[in-house]
Amino acid sequence: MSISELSSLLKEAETGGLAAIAAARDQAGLGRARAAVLGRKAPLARVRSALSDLDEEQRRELGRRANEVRTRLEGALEQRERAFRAAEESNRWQRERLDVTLPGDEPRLGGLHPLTKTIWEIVDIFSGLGYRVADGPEVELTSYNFDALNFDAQHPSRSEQETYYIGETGEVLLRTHTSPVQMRVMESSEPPVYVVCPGRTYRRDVLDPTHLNSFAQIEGLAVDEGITMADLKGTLQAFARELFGRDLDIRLRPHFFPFTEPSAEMDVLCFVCRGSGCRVCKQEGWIEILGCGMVNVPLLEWAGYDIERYTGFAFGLGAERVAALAHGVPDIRYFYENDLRFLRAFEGVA
Ligand code: 2U9
Repeated sequence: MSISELSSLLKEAETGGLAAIAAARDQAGLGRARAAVLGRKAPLARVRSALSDLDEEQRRELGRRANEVRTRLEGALEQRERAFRAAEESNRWQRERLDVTLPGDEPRLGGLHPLTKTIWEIVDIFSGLGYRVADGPEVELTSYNFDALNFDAQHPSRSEQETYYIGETGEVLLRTHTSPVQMRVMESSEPPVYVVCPGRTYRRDVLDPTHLNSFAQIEGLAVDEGITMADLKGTLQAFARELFGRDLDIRLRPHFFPFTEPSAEMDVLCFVCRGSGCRVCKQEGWIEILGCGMVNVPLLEWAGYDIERYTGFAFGLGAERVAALAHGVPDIRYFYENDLRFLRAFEGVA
């Protein structure tokens, strides 16, 4: 190639190269432009390999100009490279931008089990009336569970069909009520006694919508000077109104329990229909809530209390039954199935 041909090839290497670099749209395109401009088959490389055919002076002159072109092309590549990198960086800022002012994902909080809430609510009401909370063993002595509570030897509750005995002697069992806790409280303390005893109890029942073989009871006991049936009625009236509604009446129906005399079952006026009869109260107008009575004298004697001076009243209720009533649950087995759809229905319910 003549010097003038080489000279115009070098010109083309520069203008064409700069145009190719300017035309690159992204880093990959710039990579291809670099190969086309500085690669082995590029116009600039062809100028360089033709230099050896020139004489000394022309070679030095064209070599110098070729180096200048190379420097300019490298400079242009470097500049575009930097621009692409900066653009990429700012894209990444956009992509990964985090708005710290957005509200976070609220964590799902657990909640108390509906039965636990009912138990705490009932215990709270009696705490407010000055009662202490007591508990005792679930594996209990027959003497505390039945004998001390005035169950006669033939009482059906004592049968193996109704009670879970532990071992063969008949002396140890799973408590059938929390009453032995109150017996232990009386045994170890002098009157006045005001206690509530929430706890797990066991009875050998077949499971159905209203029966479980293990259930939560809450019992209460008040022993003091001058306690009468009027105290029983006033206290339980206050309790029922606090739990079910301010203006609801209660009524007492005579009943029998070995540990209380006289004994009664207490109903509260139906909080849905207020007495006219509906599905919730089974057309009765009243809903049975608990059993109660005046502490039977043999129990006070067993505790060594002066029966001339002290009298008392007691009551007992099944927590599942009350919780089911309060929340319209048709089957008390739901409380033990741990079905989250059921439990979540009580989220945030007081
Ligand atoms: C002592 C003295 C008296 C506790 C009482 C009831 C009546 C009663 C049932 C309610 C539903 C058991 O869970 S249930 O099946 N309980 O009706 N309980 S009076 O009487 C006592 C307890 C301890 C020292």
